[in-house]
Amino acid sequence: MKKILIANRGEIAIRVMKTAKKMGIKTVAIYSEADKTAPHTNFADEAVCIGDPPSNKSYLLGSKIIEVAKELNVDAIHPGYGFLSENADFAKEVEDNNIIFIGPKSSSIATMGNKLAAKDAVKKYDIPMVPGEDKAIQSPEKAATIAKKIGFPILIKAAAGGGGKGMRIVYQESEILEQLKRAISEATSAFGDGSVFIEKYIESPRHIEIQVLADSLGNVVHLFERECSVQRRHQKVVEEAPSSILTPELRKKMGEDAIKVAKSCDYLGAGTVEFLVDKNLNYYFLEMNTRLQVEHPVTEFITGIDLVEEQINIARGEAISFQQNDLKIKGHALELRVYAEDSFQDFMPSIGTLTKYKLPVGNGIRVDNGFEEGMEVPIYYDPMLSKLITYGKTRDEAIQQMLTAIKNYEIDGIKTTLPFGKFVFEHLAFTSGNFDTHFVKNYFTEDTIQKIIEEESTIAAITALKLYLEAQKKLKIAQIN
Ligand code: MV4
Repeated sequence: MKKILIANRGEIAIRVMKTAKKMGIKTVAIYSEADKTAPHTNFADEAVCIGDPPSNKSYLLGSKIIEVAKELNVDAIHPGYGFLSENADFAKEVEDNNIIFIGPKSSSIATMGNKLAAKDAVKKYDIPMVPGEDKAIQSPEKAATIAKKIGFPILIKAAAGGGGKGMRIVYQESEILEQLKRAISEATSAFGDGSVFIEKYIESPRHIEIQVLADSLGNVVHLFERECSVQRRHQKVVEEAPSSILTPELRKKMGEDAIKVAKSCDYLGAGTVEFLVDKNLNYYFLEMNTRLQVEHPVTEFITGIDLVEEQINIARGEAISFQQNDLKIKGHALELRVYAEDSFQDFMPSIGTLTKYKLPVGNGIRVDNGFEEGMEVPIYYDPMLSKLITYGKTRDEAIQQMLTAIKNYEIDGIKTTLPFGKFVFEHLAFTSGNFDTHFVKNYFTEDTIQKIIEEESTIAAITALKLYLEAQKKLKIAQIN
């Protein structure tokens, strides 16, 4: 493999290129008209413009990207995350054009992309699943029968969904008809597939996922868990590895089950198996993400493994570079996603120019970044600026590193989620490890936000006064002289 095309943009495109360069592999970037001078475009050995700014006119044009790959004699395509990364048709088209897709087979993507097909595939492997009915539901009568069997509340989910889209909670029988109708119509318009199914609603779960790797020689390993319970509107904001609630026994069991999930769909490459964990530490398989995830760096910190390097090796037909028993968790890592959003205004997108953009540096601090000073944040794409990842020997040390690194970020021109990160990493619920997926809803309340804003303006006022008094003092000394 001499040359790979990265079918993505921003920090993840750069992340993949860094490892490719390290391995002596040439890189090709694709970019849209909005990204002519973007860092990922400049970072690659070659770069090709593939269309207009909107994703569906550029980064989502699978056939066009494959054309470019063929013209430039590319050996493999890395899809990153988002865009075409979990598009089974794209993976198939890449395969059919005799280009290596750095990811799983299109058939595995298709199986795991449909939640009902995924449940069906893992059924034979004796993996804990949320109580429910693993078939598409059409009638409210059928839904009521299932609900009575498993007990309210229930959750109606779209088979083609994932990431929380098209989910409806139902608390009592009288709401079934309405919510079923809504779920089917949402699923139809969002995915072009109205199949929905029913699960018991797990009320305050933690989101814990296991990183797996599978090679073409039949080896499948897991690289422990990441916890991603701090989310808002199904958007992860903080992730960590390891989770503070897993025991070594539970970790081993979930790891083994994640490996079974990977085997159930004949997996290849890097993937993530998502579980919900309830208050009593029961865990349930939810879904499998068939891509490299945003939060993969926390796993890299605690294992010392370069996941992109493993992906590339596996795609070349080589074995995973280590065995399960070689792996040990070392230390603790945290990730904060730095979005161009105003945390204090309901996480509204914050648009503008990065008039100042300085990143923290230091031992145990990693910033995966896709922006630079002077750049505008394009409105066309995901508003994530960078990922701040910190490492410590202990969880507390990683948290302290976070707080220092957040302070050392210097961003002007737009609002970011850095102040929200500070809130999380200082919060007792987070520092004690006693939190769940409702963290944001439970603690980041209007009152709390008001208090933070008031405190900040007080500090700003005091700072201004101090500067003013110092300036006055200097002025007087100058007058005396
Ligand atoms: C659930 C659930 C409770 N019970 N399934 C949200 C995204 C998708 N991957 C699955 N999700 C959930 N499925 C059952 N049976 C709660 C969620 C959920 C959630 C999961 C992980 C992290 C954050 C979440 C926020 C709201 C709901």
